[in-house]
Amino acid sequence: MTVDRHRRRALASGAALLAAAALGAGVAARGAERVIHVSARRFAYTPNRIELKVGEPVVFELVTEDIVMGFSIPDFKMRSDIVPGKTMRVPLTPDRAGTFIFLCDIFCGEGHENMNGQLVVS
Ligand SMILES: [Cu+2]
Repeated sequence: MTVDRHRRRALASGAALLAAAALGAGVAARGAERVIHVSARRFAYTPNRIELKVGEPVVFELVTEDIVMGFSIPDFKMRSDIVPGKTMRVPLTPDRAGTFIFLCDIFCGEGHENMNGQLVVS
């Protein structure tokens, strides 16, 4: 009787552990990429300097505070529109180190040509 109860409890906690492990694995898989939040507005990005590691997968989450903007990293052939009211998700795994430019590639007004930032990969 007593043994039975113990065994049942052991089984129950074992099942709970398995469930927790499965849940943990799921979270780890989903959270594999670091998320880099970038907010754009006329005529700047916040942040305007982003540090990444070679080979580390990240996902840019891009929003605009005013009008349609672009987000382009020509050296990595990566770009996206940034549409008001939406969060654009763009993956990147930098394959080499260096300092690169990211910039707006959709004309957005007088300060457009200077709308850029630095991507530092080490
Ligand atoms: Cu622009």
